[in-house]
Amino acid sequence: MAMLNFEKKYRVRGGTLIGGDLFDFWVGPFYVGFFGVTTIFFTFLGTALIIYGAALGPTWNIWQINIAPPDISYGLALAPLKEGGLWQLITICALGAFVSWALRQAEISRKLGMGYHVPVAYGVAVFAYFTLVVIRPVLMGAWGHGFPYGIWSHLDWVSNVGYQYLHFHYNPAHMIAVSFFFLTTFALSLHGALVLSAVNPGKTDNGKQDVVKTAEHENTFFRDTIGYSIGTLGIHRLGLFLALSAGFWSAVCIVISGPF
Ligand code: UQ2
Repeated sequence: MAMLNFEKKYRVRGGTLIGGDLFDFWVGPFYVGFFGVTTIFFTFLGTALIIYGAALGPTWNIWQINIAPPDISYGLALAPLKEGGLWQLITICALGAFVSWALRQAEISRKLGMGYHVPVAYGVAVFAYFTLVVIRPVLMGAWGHGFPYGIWSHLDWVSNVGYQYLHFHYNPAHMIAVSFFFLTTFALSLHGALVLSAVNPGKTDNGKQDVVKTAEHENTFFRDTIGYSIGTLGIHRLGLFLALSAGFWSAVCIVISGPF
């Protein structure tokens, strides 16, 4: 496979941020690096703590398992393990794993001589989570304002918090975030459909398989339809902007619902 030649040339030393050559190796197809080790560490520890928390609880029903943050009365202090301390440790592990993953992406980007677009994009999703479980609880003075870790319980939390703080559907940041989520799916459906239509042209009138089309046809389709084509590079810039904006305005929505 062509990919193997590519890897021979690019599976080279260097680009690491921490650890030098020590962790600069692959396990099968996976690059490890210092942050691969820390990702595995936090992921396994965090998962073990979730399973321990579930074992303490009243149910093994996957939908009902819940690991709650501390009571509001603990403020910003550490809580006993069974009183929300587990939630605090799991949050530290989650952030450790997410940040490690982003830094591993950055090391791989450096190794390949690419830009940092992927870790920056992923970082916006991590920022949205960080806003929910750290920035907003700290602004409100208690870890108890974080959301509970459970399939059903986190849905209840979103519903309750949404109505407690003005009502999410009246929140302008929520409106902007939702609009960006819809625009993201709209842009990706336009892009996916346009590219597939150019690459799979079907048969011509005489029944022969038509030749694959390229960017000129894609541009012309949109110029004929709406008088404007954003271009093949532009659609990817737009897609990244729309998706990151969705995550960013979600974070704004939650941080103004409570502290302000
Ligand atoms: C485009 C283009 C692509 C595309 C798409 C467009 C050749 C293959 C989808 C059209 C996109 C436009 C006009 C922007 C729409 C705006 C929003 C906010 C959804 O021109 O270049 O490349 O995939």
